[in-house]
Amino acid sequence: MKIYFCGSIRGGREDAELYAYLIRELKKYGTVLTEHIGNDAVLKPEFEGSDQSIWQQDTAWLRESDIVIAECTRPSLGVGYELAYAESLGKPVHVLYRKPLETLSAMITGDSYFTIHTYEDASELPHILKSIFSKGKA
Ligand code: 6IA
Repeated sequence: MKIYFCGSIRGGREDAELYAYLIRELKKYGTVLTEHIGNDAVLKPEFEGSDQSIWQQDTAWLRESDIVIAECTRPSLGVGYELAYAESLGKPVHVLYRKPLETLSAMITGDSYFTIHTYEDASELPHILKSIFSKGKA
């Protein structure tokens, strides 16, 4: 199972620790192609490739992935792009969002293609992930 995890980078790193936690949990279910999202080294210049090479690598990983899981509480243009790209590829897409849901973009909540999981506390995430991966279609 190849998992593409999405989380904000230039959109803001306030949830970076949460992404690292989610990536650790996701590794119980498969290979996480985008492990760097939980790593603050991603913001250091030496980590950075050109933006073009980042786009090439990430879109190649999206094509290769079996499932896309996005933490969308912190708004990110890149994550929104990845969600639409994943939909165009027909990949299963699951969105994780801390309440209140009204603040999530209507372009995500209004698109019935996406399965949206709301939660209040990170302690709920292992159970949510378990429910995602126990459905055969995940
Ligand atoms: O617009 P954002 O930067 O918040 O977009 C975040 C999303 O785009 C993530 O889910 C990543 O998959 C992808 N992405 C954006 N920037 C990068 C990156 N380096 N490396 C890999 N994936 C990325 C950017 C480094 C730079 C901020 C120093």
